Amino acid sequence: MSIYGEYEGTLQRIMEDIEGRLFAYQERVKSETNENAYEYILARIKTDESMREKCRRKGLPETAESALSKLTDAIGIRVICSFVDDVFNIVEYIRSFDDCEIIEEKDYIRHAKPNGYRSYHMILGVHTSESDVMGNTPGTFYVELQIRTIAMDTWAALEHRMKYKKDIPNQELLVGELKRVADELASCDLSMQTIRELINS
Ligand code: 0O2
Repeated sequence: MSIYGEYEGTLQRIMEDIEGRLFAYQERVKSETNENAYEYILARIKTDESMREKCRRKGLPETAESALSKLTDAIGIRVICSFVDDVFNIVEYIRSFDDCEIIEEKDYIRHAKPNGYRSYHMILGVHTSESDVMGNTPGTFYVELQIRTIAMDTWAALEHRMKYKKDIPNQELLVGELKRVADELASCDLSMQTIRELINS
């Protein structure tokens, strides 16, 4: 039995609903500007195994209640953009959803993490006519959004891989190098944004 129990179907519907809104936004921006609002979206429901592992790591019982009310990333959507401005435009678009509450926002673009990680994080509380795990109808389900550029995403993927390779020699040197690369990529993102503005002016 999945940790999500009877809520699996609702999670799937909510994920597809938010994805659908982002697809519609892409079509609108494309028709208005002839440019992409973003390059692609990755959406997933955290696997049963990863969610159980996260519950154990956080000292929570492995229950639907922990997964859907104590943790907020059962539904995860990543939006990958070419340009930094596109990231902030999508953030504004998401803020306009009137059936969603913004539970948390973390701007790791203006305030990068010390290791160099950059991304814009939002946790949405989506209000739905379906019941939630706490017995509320209408219910609230969480969606974690990560919005970032291609450069930020490439860096995060590499750094994520390193976290699981604990036996790498010269860890400290590599951490420093990764931070340096993150800063260089951020500088490239800014230059790309400027070039785009010059082309469009
Ligand atoms: P996974 O396996 O990607 O799902 P948390 O308790 O970790 O959920 P936190 O740390 O307060 O809460 O949230 P934050 O900082 O918003 O991070 C949530 C997610 O962002 C992480 O999920 C990662 O996917 C990503 N992330 C945050 N910091 C880093 C980083 O330094 N490097 C990389 N590569 N990704 C990062 P999980 O649950 O940690 O992992």
